[in-house]
Amino acid sequence: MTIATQSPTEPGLILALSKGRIFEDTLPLLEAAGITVTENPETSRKLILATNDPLVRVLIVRATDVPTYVQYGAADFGVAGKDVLLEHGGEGLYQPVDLNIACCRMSVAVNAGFDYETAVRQGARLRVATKFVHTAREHFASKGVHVDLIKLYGSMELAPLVGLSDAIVDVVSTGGTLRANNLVEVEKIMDISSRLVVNQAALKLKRERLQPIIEAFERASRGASCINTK
Ligand code: PRT
Ligand code: MG
Repeated sequence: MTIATQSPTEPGLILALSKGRIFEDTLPLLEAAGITVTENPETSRKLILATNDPLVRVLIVRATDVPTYVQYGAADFGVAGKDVLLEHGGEGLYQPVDLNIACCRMSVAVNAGFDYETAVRQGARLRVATKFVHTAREHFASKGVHVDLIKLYGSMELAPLVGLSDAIVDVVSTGGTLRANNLVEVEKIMDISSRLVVNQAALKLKRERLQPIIEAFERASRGASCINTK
């Protein structure tokens, strides 16, 4: 295991990705840069995957951990959702390309019977459950709505159903999960897509290797658009 000794001065490149939609949507961008991942994270238990380029390896980490690995230089670059980057803060990260992948939106949702508009108009204090406390706090503060935020780590949709909260702030793509749980989207906070993130020191020290990959990602994602999913 050489990861612990990885530093931005080493010649190889390490890319941090999460399994699932981000991995799947990043594969064609890697192909455009001439990089093929030779192992499948869905079937392999390995957390460090090889590619056709012996100098490029892929770390499989939780989506919310991608910015942290890149910030500290354990990975040179990665792909992370805007939702995740806003919570992380983006410190130490260069974000050169909006890849227009893993498109979704950050929204407020409530139980179908809850009159959100009236509650807001009347200045009610709302209990809001979310994984995205930073984004939620900013959103409600900008509207002048008083909220008590309850931090959850997943399955936010459950909170209003069992009376834990009046509302949730979560990412929505098809809306199927909200509908299945009798929740209604009442406000879109922002559109979300995933971005390429690069360690700032690696960008300087490994520019020769990183720059062509950044440019290939930029070219390959140029035609992509999140518009139809908004
Ligand atoms: O799943 P895990 O807890 O490990 O972490 P994660 O949910 O942060 O990771 P992952 O891989 O599911 O998502 C990675 C990124 O994909 C997120 O940071 C978003 O930027 C983006 N993305 C795009 C989504 C969705 N679409 C999405 N639909 N992330 C999560 N979802 C969830 C949503 O919260 C809902 O609970 O999927 C569920 C189904 O959504 P509907 O609307 O299609 O029913
Ligand atoms: Mg998920």
